[in-house]
Amino acid sequence: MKLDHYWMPFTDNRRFKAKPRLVASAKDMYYTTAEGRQVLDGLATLWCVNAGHGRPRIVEAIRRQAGELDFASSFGIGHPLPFRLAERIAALAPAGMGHVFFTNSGSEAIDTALKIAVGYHRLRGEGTRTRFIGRERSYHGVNIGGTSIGGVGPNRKAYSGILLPGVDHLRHTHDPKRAFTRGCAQSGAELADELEERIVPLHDASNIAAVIVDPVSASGGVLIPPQGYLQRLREICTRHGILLVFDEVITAWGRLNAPFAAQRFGVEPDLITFAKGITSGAVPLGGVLVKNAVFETFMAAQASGMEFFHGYTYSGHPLACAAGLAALDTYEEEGLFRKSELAQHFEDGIHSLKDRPHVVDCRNLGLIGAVELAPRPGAAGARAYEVFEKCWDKGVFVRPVGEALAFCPPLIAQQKHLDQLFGTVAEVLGTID
Ligand code: PXG
Ligand code: PLP
Repeated sequence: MKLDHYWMPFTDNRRFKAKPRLVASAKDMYYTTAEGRQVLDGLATLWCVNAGHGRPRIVEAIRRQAGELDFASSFGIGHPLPFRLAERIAALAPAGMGHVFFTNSGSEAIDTALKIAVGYHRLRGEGTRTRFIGRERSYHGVNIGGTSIGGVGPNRKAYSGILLPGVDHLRHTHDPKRAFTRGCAQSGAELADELEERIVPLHDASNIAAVIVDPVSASGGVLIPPQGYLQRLREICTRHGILLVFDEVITAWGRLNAPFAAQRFGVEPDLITFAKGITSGAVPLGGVLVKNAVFETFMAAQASGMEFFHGYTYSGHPLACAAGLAALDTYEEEGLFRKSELAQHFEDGIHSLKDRPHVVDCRNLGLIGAVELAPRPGAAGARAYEVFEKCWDKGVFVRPVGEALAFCPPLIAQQKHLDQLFGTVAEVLGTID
């Protein structure tokens, strides 16, 4: 097999192709590599396989659906599956968020949310509200909307001139002084005040459509919000008529021991974007969960006619919806949104790495966490990348995100898997410069 023709996403293609890491199959917590080795999946693959790999209900649902109805569109005609899935999602959602718009990915969900926000204000006679406020180190996918509001510098650098105008960013919430905090830090909620003290006076609330944040920034380095921070953002947004969007592409579907981070934090956003775990990664699917008042604004604006000029060919794809319904069944049957005991072991495991070489921070919330390493002088990210490569060779998959190593295991993990995960990382940390 020639590796040349596939241009791999977010990958150092030459480095990979010089020493490929190819997966052949996967079951539950493990991949089997092309050479037949078992590798523990410590990142739910890419923060998505929350129910584990090859789960029977999900596999069977996809098989059955492919045989029954391979594809039907949702543009003007329909089929039952996205209606059923939206009903299930609404039942799990925070109260008052009863409407779902489906996309195929998180990036598309973000672009959709931006359009809903601007459309909502326009319909209410506030058409000047077109600006978006993102946050440093937050990741919102790779479409132009998500790249614009995203705050990961290297992802924006080459496209600076073509990003959306009218976007500003809050500062991120990470503070090295709070290193080794378990869960949310007690101080730091005041970081949200920047929205009211700097951003609103600068741009005027009448020009701001929405604030978009990922409740826990994952690919930006796994940054856990301080206690009260998200609540304070909510209060400020409400005072100024600004919509609050939670990007829950990673934090939803049990990652924080609740269906959505909004519930874990007790904060009510106006829109929630989701993807990844909704199908446990088995088929691409994303969406936007919409507060009733926002949806009803679209419906009330005119007596008849199409109310939202937006949609993807594959919005509500039958295979994706079948996988989503089966994933929700699996989560429910196995109680995977209530894994707080596992989260406690996970926290202990991460913090057991505190005294290993190079470790400058351990942080965690629910079943997501990271250890941060001191950068190797003159080689940004090199240590974390080397740990990732060496762990892979030793049968454990973790992901380097900047100087940090991220952990995000499937929610079916057991203590023995956590022991293997953190034990291998501990060992490898002792072998690098
Ligand atoms: N928002 C958030 C918070 C995400 O984590 C997206 C949006 C975009 O979703 P799609 O499905 O379009 O990829 C994501 C995706 C990494 C990494 O480096 C993380 C993601 C995607 C690719 C790489 O850890 N998250
Ligand atoms: N480009 C062309 C030429 C198309 O016809 C379409 C959809 O019909 C698209 C792009 C958008 O594709 P999708 O709906 O899959 O996002």
